[in-house]
Amino acid sequence: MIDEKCYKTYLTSLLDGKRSKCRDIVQKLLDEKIDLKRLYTDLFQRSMYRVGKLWENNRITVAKEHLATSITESLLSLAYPSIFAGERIGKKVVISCAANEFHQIGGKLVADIFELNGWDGYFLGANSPVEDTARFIHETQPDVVGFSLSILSNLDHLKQAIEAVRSDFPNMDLLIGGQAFRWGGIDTIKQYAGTEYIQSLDDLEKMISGM
Ligand code: B12
Repeated sequence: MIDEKCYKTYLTSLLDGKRSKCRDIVQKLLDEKIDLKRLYTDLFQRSMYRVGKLWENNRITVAKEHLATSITESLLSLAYPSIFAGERIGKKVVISCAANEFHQIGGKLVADIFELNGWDGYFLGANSPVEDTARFIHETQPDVVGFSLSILSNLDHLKQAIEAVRSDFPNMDLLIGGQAFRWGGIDTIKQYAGTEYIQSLDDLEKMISGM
C-alpha cells in the first residue's frame, strides 16, 4: 500500500530530478515487501501519467519529462532481486513495442510481472522492427508474445507485427496492451483470434496464473 504522502513526496522528488531520494523511497517500499504490482502501478505508472499531464499542459518542459522517465527506468532495477527470486517454471514470453513506438516502460513492467511469476521474460524494448521481432520469436520459441502500443496512430505497425507472428505461429497466444487503446483500436485487435487485450497488471497476473 502506498499512501498519498509517500506518493506526493516521490512525485515531487521525481519532478525535481532527485534520483537518490526517489531511490530511497522505492528501496524502503521494497524492504517492506510491497506487492510489486502496487509499486509499479501506484507509484511508477501513476507518477508517469502525472508527468504526461504536466507536460501536455506545458507545466513542465520536455527536459523534465525526459529526466523523470530516465529516473523511473533506472529505479526498475531495484526490484530485480525480488523478480528473479522465485523458481523458474520453464515458460517464455517475448514482449515488444510496435515499430515507431518509443514508449517502453509499460512493456518492461509487463515482462517483469512474467518474470515474477517464474517465466523467462524477453523484453525487446522500443521501436522493434517487425522482421527482427519475428526472427527473434523464431529463435526463442516463446509460449506467449506481447505487444505494447501507446500511440494509436501506430496501430498499423502493430497490425503488421500481429500478422507477421500469426502467419508463422497460427496458435501463438498474443497479448496486447498500452494506453493507445484508451482512444480506440480494441475492435481491430479483437478481429485477430487468440489475441487478448489486457489493461492492467492485476488483470495480467490473473491471466498468467491461469496459464
Ligand atoms: C515518457 C513518455 C514519452 C517518452 C517515452 C520514453 C520511454 N523510454 O518510454 C518519449 C519522449 C519517447 C515520448 C514520446 C512521445 N509521446 Co509520450 N509520453 C510519455 C509519458 C509521460 C509516460 C509514458 C509511461 O512510461 N507511462 C507509464 C507506463 C507504466 O504506463 P503504460 O505505458 O500505460 O503501461 C501500462 C499499461 O498500459 C499496460 N501495458 C502497456 N503495454 C502493455 C503491453 C502488454 C502486452 C500488456 C498486457 C499490458 C501493457 O501495463 C503497463 C503497466 O500497468 C506519457 C504519459 C502517460 N499518460 O503515460 C506520454 C504520452 C504517452 N505521450 C504522448 C505523446 C503525444 C508523445 C509524442 C507523440 C510526443 C511528440 N509530439 O513527439 C511522442 C511519440 C513517440 C512515439 N512515436 O512513440 C501522449 C499520447 C497521447 C495520445 N493521444 O496518443 C501521452 C499520453 C502524453 C499526454 N498526456 O499527452 N513520450
